[in-house]
Amino acid sequence: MATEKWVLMVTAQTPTNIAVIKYWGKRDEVRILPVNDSISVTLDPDHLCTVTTVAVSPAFDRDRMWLNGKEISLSGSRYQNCLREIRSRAGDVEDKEKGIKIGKEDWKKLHLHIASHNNFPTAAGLASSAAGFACLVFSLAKLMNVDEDPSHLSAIARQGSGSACRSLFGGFVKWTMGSKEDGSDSVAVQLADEKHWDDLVIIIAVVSSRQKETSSTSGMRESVETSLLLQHRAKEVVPKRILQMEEAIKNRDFASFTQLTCTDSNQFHAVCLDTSPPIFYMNDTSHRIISLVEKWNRSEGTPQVAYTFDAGPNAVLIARNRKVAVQLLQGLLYYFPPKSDTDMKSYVVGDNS
Ligand code: 2P0
Repeated sequence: MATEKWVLMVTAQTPTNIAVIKYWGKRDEVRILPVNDSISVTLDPDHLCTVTTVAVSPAFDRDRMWLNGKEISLSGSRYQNCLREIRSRAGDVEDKEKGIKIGKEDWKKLHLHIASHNNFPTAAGLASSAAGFACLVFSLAKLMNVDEDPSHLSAIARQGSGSACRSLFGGFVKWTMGSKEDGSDSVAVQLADEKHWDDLVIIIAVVSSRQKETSSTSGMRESVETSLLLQHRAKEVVPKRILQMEEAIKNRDFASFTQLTCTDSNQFHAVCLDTSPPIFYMNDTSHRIISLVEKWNRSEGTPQVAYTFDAGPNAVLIARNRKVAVQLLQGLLYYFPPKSDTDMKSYVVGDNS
């Protein structure tokens, strides 16, 4: 390692992902191992994403991190687990232009500065932790020349936040729950790339950007402890649904895709209601959006839009094509006219045309 002062940095951008078959419940809270498989779609990287810059320098005296400009603590086990796992796989790095040479062993002594920024509301049910930890692990792996494929990296991102493992890939992604105690087979795999079904347009109707009252982590812990429906869902329902969803994605079968996506979202929220004390993530506006989409799909005779809601009231609406997306936006603006800047906003994502 050269003795002069230098800074080496890497910046990466990672999109968030939206589960169409939901992850809800852990069998191991420390390693973040789920009770069921899940499937998601990764959003277009230019829209809802995290941008993270990681820097290393002999001038840094400790690891530090800033999230949206504010310093946060890295002392929690999730950050520590990700940093430890990445450091243990670090390789040799050489930047000839700057005259920097870092050997594998040097990474144990060097400290990091991490600056991360979300371009969407943090912790409002838009999977900010998914994009955040995926981006952290990816950028650190690049900086430290970690020679691992995305699935192996996904097992590290998973230890930051479960859903993060799915953001290491584009397109449709499955997180296999795995069966090993050490979690080494609880990884994400790509089912289909982003070009496979590029007719789909995803619209996110931001019903509220307020921080949710029950975090996903504590919500799913309470569901595991108290909901019988969760046990039934994990053992009996999801395994079959995963196979059906894989088939629907493979065949670009929008009718099956919609039926599975909407049913799974509704069952996830039913599990939340079945939790003691019950957890309410959706609100009246969310329910009105569901009614609107259900009525529209029925009146057309064939599904036009799928809906899904994560741990918050915001609607993720997946239109079968661009024409339907335009009609959907018109419908949303008609039934939910924005009264002010803080009212419902929508993001249109995944529209590549
Ligand atoms: C999902 N959600 O599959 C589900 C659907 C929310 C509802 O993954 O404790 O932030 O960090 O593993 O990943 C949100 O949970 O929870 C989530 P942790 P995470 O996307």
